[in-house]
Amino acid sequence: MADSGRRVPYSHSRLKLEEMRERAAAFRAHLETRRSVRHYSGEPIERGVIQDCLLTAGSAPSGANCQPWHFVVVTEGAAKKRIRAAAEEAEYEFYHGRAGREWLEALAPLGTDNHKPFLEEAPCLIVVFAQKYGTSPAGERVSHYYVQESVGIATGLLVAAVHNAGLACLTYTPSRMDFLREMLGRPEGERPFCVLVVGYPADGATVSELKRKKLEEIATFV
Ligand code: IYR
Repeated sequence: MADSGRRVPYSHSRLKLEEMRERAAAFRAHLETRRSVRHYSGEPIERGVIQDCLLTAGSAPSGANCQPWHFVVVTEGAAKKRIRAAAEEAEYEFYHGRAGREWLEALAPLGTDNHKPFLEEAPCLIVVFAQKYGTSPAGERVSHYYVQESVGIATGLLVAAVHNAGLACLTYTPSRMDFLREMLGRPEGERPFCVLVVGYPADGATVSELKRKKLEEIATFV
């Protein structure tokens, strides 16, 4: 168990109001510049930076503090090639039938299709796995709670950490991702959650024009 039950003091430095305002606004402004990038240069990323980003993700809150996630960092060319081939096969089926008209219409502004060159071009793919259950030191199954929610939060922190480090990323969910578990040698109780493609944007990379919803549209104060 990650949580021993022992209690320790907690304090979090209290900011002066002005600094609080500045930091909240600066963080917002910085994260607002994040975009999902689909064109990468092959320039490698320092491993220590990725490790720090993963530890940020691992600081996410989780149901009963089970921390039900595992991250596989893929940088090897041959492994990226295999992932691309399997993903493109799944996407071919998706774009040629399984998606249906309404879904394809919703995706049209993104300009996506079954080709996923970024899976080979980007220097780093972080495959996020969700652990449906854990294993105790004695080898017994341990229930995990709110797994999807927990892993979603961890992935959000990972996206923010990668952006904060000055790198670009894409949360990519292959239309079928079951192949990732066996391909990456992960155990039966894990399910792939998403692939975070990480790297530097390619020279001349573009993103689709996008409008974010206004505060009034996304929030209500009662
Ligand atoms: N997985 C496909 C389709 C796709 C689905 C959604 I929802 C997106 O936001 C983007 C793409 C693909 O990646 O092309």
